[in-house]
Amino acid sequence: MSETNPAAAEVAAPHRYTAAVAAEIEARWQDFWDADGTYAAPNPKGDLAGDPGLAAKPKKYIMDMFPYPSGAGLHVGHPLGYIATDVFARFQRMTGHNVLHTLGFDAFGLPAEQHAVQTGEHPRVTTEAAINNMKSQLRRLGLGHDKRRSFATIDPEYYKWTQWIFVQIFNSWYDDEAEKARPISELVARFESGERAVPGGRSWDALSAAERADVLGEYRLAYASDAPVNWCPGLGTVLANEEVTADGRSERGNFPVFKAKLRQWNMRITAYADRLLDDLNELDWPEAIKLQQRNWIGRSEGARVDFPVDGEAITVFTTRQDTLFGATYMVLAPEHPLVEKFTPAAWPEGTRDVWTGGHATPAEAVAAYRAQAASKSDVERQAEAKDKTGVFTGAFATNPVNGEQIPVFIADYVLMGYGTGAIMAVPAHDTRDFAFARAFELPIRCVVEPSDDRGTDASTWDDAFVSYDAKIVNSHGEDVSLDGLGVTDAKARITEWLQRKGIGEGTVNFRLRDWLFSRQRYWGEPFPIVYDEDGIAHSLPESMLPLELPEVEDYSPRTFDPDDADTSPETPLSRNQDWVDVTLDLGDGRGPRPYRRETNTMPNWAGSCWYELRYLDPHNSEKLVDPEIEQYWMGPRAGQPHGGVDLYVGGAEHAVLHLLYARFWSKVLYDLGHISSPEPFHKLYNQGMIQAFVYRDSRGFPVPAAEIEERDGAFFHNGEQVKRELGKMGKSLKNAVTPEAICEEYGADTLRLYEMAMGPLDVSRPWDTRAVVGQYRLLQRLWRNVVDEATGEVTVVDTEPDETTLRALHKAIDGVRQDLEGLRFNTAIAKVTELNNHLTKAGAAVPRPVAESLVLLIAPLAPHIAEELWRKLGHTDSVVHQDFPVADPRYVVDETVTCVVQVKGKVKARLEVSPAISDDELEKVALADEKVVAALDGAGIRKVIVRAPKLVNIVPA
Ligand code: ANZ
Repeated sequence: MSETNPAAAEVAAPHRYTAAVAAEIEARWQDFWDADGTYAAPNPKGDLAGDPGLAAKPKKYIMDMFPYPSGAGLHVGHPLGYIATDVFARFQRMTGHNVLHTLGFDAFGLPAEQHAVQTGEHPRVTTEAAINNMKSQLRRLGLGHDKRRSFATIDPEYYKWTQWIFVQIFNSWYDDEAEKARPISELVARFESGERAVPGGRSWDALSAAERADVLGEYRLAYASDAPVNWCPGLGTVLANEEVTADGRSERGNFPVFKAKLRQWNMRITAYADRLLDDLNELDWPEAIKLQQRNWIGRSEGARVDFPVDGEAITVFTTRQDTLFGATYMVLAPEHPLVEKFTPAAWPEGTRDVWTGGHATPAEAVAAYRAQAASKSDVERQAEAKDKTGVFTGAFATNPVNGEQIPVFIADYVLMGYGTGAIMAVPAHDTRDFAFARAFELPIRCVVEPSDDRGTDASTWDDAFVSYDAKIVNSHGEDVSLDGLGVTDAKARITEWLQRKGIGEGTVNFRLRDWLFSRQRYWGEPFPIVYDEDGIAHSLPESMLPLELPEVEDYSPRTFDPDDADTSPETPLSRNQDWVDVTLDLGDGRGPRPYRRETNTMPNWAGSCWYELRYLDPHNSEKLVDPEIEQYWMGPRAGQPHGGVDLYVGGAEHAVLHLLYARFWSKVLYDLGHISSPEPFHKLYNQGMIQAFVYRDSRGFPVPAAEIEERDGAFFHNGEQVKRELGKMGKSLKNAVTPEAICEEYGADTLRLYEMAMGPLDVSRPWDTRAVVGQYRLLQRLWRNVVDEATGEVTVVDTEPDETTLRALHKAIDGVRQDLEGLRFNTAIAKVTELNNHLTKAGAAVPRPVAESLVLLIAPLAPHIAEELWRKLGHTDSVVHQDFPVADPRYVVDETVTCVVQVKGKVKARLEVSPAISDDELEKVALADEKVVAALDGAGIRKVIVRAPKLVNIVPA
């Protein structure tokens, strides 16, 4: 039979597994699974309760990262992770678990809004169309999702609870003593009773409503503040740092961008910095991701030290208090609020020309430098390689350890948003300070002994000497000396001294900033916040949620004269007077009053911060999630305080923001008693990327990959030779392959197998359409081992398999089990292939137990063909809930080792035993051996020395 001529093959073998057969089988089983609710995971109670045997089954919660339904649809690179979790989930179902596996959609966001701005079509319409398209694309892959649990973040039924969580966060504060969030009402009660002093020293009763709101704003975990943002009047929107170019213009549209202070909502994630850091240790996550989170949180231990200036003090944050004697100047961030205070009318004596920037007075120099710094992003300001710029403020500060007068500069390499916005500069031991000191002719004093041969005269050095593991030198004052100490001891001693003198203290600083939570957009969750006539923010009561997005005419933000910095954003929601100005009774005893709604919307991250909780109980209208149901799926694991999703699979690009925000919300909800696990995701796994070849013509433009011809290792498009490189898959590179195309040519089972067989799941791999056929052939051979291609009859026989077949079978079972459990799908497929090839080569009809096991082995990977063959083999129930085969250990160990048995030091017998045999077992086998019994000749035994599996030494009595 010719495999190259499908038409001929169909005539000769009408029952061969072909793309047409696959298509028919797959559609049929997908319909069956939907109708049957095969993948429904029962809850212990509530709407989705079921399965009385639930208590006996351990749960497994397996989750993919939320997809954003792009209008462009999926290419074959997208479902890699979804197929992997599906295989794993199916395997877990077959090993006795109650498996929750579903998929929803993260559907608020910019692309749909931009589309709406351009076309006037409502973003809901475009988003829903994209969701439906994606659903049908995914359905074709046979993913075993519990569809009853799916939702989109744009569903009011869902975002009601996103808003509700915001209200909980708004109405709580972080109690540093208890190290947890508590309701803000408890803080108010403490202020009222006097148990806790009100900041500012007045009594709670004496404060006006607005003053109270201000005080509480300093504590709330969600709070509004005037944050410096990148305001772009030409676009009418605030931009993220990444959207602003190096010369301070908008990436999109090239308009000027101004630093403006705007009232914005923030989340006090910094309150959780320590817990977010500490709890990472307990999680089963890739080390690389943990490291990225640690760096992002950026915990630094150091000290705050006061440097007196004119009766005031500049407080610096340093991690190298051991180098205080080497501080030869200070630097403040240009925006530092104390700068004006110190700036004298004229340049003082001792001012060098290079310090003034060519300005006549310190005030002029400062003003000019500030304007220049304002146009730069923090990232640019911090760039290592950048020339150091700055100006002298005209002020001198006193170094508290030695009384030295040192000049105070402003320079943009010091950021206002970190530490205290002020540093002591130790040019000998800090690279940036060294460069600055060289440029500004400032003294460089060595206080940490160099371990190389440069010597301690820093004026001759080419760069700073940076070390945390060296001896301190040149560091003694009137009543403190660090000379001779190592860095750690010197830090401890000087910190203790500073504390005793009341001029400093040990402190911990974090790089993590509070999370800016407002967006001037339409297509996001409205804030459940209204302002009263005094401008005080109130949260809406639960009965008013969800607060639905109003219909608007115009989705775009208002734009202004691009150069007019004195404008401020006008959000799309703010133009909706009827919606914005409302009279409400908030149920707080104040009766109906006029309010103005908040018109920003939440950032795209909000909806994905807690979705793992809603899958558990998606239709609960009373609660975010029922506590019993949450406890069942997410509750703490044995021996650990946290529980969480058992497996969370997604791309490594979400290493920080999404995962950190989701962890933060979990901790708040946990502290407030709404959920039982302070961590959302116990095990995290990052799948690799499917890459694709990109073909470029002589001008460098991509040409359609599907039209390439290969000749002698070279590539041609329309006769022209083109270059091949490896890149991303996508429409713009003209190399996208759709899952539909592969399904049509081979079927979804082949596509699933191919994606899983391409390589280890966490490694990126190039797509190669020509290689897909390999997996198709595997399925054809599998089919042929069960079904007669000419008659369609099942060919298996009810005979016992021979020894070699039993060994091949049980080795495969053993290996595939371990591989599936360990997410090694590529090697699992290799083992199934080996077994299948063994049966093909044997050439005889396959014994039924072997055929059945083979079908069960492949069921998680290729569920449609498995379901079909399972029925053909005479079963009436679905393959999905069958038990996964268990290997018989007797057939798994194929080699034996030779064990030497000695009696009185002489070899009396040689035994063939399993390499895994235990000492006890081996002793028994040896003592029972005929030859050994003969050698002992009835003598008693004094001692048996066993070294399994190779040696037994018997000493007779
Ligand atoms: C003196 C010193 C001596 C420093 C030395 C370093 C080396 P991490 O570890 O990242 O927390 N620093 C403090 N606040 C700053 C700010 N707002 N902008 C720019 N730099 C700032 O870094 C802490 C160190 O960064 C601090 O320790 C301070 O310089 C600098 F041999 O103080 B150090």
